[in-house]
Amino acid sequence: MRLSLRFIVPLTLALGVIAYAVAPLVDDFTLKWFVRDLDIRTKLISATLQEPLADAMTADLSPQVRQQRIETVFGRIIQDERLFAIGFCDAGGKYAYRTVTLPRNIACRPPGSPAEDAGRVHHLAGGSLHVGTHPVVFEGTRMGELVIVHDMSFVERRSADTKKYIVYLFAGIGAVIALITVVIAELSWRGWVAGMKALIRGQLLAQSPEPRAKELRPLARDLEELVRDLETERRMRDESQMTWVPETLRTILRDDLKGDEILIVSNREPYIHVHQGGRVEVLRPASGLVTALEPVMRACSGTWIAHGAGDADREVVDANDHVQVPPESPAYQIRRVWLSKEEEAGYYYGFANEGLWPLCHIAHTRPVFRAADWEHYRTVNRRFAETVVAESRTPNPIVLVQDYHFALLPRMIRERLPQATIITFWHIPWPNPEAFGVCPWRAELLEGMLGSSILGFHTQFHCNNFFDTVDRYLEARVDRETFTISYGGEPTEVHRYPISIEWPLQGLAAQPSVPDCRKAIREQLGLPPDAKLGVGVDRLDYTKGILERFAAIERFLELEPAWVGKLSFVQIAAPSRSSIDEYQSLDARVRATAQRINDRFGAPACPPIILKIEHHDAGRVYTYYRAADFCFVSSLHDGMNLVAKEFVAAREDERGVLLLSQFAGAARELPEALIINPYDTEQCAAAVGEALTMPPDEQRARMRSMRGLLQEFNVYRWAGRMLLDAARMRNRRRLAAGSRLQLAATGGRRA
Ligand code: ADQ
Repeated sequence: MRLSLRFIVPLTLALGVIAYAVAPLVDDFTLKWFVRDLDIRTKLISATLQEPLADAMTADLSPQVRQQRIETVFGRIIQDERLFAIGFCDAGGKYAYRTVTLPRNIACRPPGSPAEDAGRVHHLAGGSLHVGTHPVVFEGTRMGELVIVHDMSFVERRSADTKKYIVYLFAGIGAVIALITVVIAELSWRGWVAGMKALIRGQLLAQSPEPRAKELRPLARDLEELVRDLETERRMRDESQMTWVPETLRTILRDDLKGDEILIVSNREPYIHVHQGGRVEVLRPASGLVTALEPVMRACSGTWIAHGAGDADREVVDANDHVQVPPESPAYQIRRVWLSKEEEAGYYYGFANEGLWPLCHIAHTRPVFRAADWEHYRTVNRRFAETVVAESRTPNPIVLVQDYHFALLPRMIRERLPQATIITFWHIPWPNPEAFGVCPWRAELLEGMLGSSILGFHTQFHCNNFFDTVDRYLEARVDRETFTISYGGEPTEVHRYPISIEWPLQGLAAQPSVPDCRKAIREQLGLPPDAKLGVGVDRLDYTKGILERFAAIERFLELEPAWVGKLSFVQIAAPSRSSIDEYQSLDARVRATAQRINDRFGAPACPPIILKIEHHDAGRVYTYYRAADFCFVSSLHDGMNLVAKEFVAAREDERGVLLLSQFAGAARELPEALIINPYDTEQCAAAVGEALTMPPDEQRARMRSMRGLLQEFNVYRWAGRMLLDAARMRNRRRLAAGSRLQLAATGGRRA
């Protein structure tokens, strides 16, 4: 609009000025035109007067009567408003008769003057007069000549009117021309801009079906980079200004996702119903995943789809297998999926935990692949896909798929809900292509995962391994600059989303002070009050490096025998996947190793290893973290490892030392820990010594730095960043769809 005004007004003014410049020419032209008109009129009047004049002059009348009669005729004629005066000049060149209106300064022409074809224009003070002369002839004798004077003020009036109309006309033409030009320019501009936008989208959305305007191509790359930089900058700025709390997630859901439908799929349920003491109890498994995703679910009243594994799960669901949770104030629902014992054995224990788990963790445990397990894995993934479709109320929900139990699920959902935004998070590491390549169904797994809109890993290293693997085994387009893989259909963005813990840890509010925790735990373990205590908290899993940890403690006591009887290491190990041979064997080896070490250093008051193979509730685990002098995380390979982060979060006193494996994703974020290689027993033993003797100031400095990071990069940020990326992606697709509709409506025309 502003552009139009800026163009129309000056053009109209310019044409107005031109019209003014042209006006004098118009004046001249109209004057000539009217003078010619008056000449003709003069001739006509004089022809009309010839006869009555001759009659009056030749009649036998007294001079006074003659004069009176002639002047009466003249007077009658000048009634015409344009005729100003009439006079009759005799043969001697003097006025014989005249109307009183005839100005004195219009004299008769000298006798014998030649006849005039055209009149003369006299400019007087009051205006202009047209003076025409015409001879009066009677029977061949020239008796004199008539002087006919016309008032030319009407000519001036008309001329002024004409000038005015011409100016209006020019201004009007100017406005019309400007308007047409503006409309055409505007349409071309829009077309160009639409072309530009489509071009940017065409670049960013690799699969854009829109043709790209040829003339815009040279700009494509620069623009694309600019848009990406701006987006990254905005995202970083926004994120750096955000405080990540559950409310932040609710705000994202409301403002960025505008209340879109959200479904979560995980193997494990956030609430399990079990029989305990003759009653049905609800258990809430301690899991970072539930902590992060529950606020999302509460805020959007979504549906969480999971395997109903509790022995009382079937008793509490409704006819559609739904149960409202949390039990104390229902805010969302769990949809339980039932699996037979065979299916659970094949899909969960078999393919997922004997196949994929050792495949993705480089812990030198051989993966086992059985065709029957693979079949169950496919069947169960298919059943979850059908459940997602059945549960979704809209054609384009956001589906958050959790972990390696569902590698095939994203593609299966994509086939049924092509408009869904599918975010898959892979909680375990992704190995290099050679390691992954041993899987007989490697291509099917990759194809399944590439049904995701966004695929997340904990570290960039895992993302890069995934890119390399796809590059090696699929005919896909891998763009590491835009972190995108295109493999038929929608492209998949691959990003790093390091998982974390809630901040502050909710369970800490109910915890006694750190000195009280130290005292209580030492008493419960029967240790001297001043005994040094190390802690390890893990699922009993061969990837966690529990035996390597024990070996380090043993080596330390071997090297530093003065510590025997003064140091205990308590290992809290939750039984896990105990129906799998490998885990049973690990359980036996862990027990035997602990026994052997204790026997070797035999110090009953303060045994080197205290083994607690049982599940503890979260509060109890935090008490151990607070009671310990150091926490030992020695994973042989770990996606992230939340124990390391929980230990740091639990230490409000800013004391305690974290020993952290370089092969855990957490090591990338917590370099202030003592970073160790669990395969290097000597180094680990030295690290134990360093932890026991680290000055309090150094402990505090390291802790403070790690706690600062965890506060900022907490689990709400992990979930929020994925949701923000989903919102950005959905918004971009909406815009792209809008512009495609527009193109279709205009018959696909482009500027
Ligand atoms: P996990 O392999 O289970 O998770 P981890 O990240 O350490 O490993 O989480 C374990 C959780 O279980 C912690 O919250 C811990 O407190 C709790 N826990 C451990 N032993 C316990 C016990 N004996 N009693 C009670 N609670 C116990 C997978 C990946 C990790 C990744 C997470 C999250 O293997 O690398 O960090 O998912 O993505």
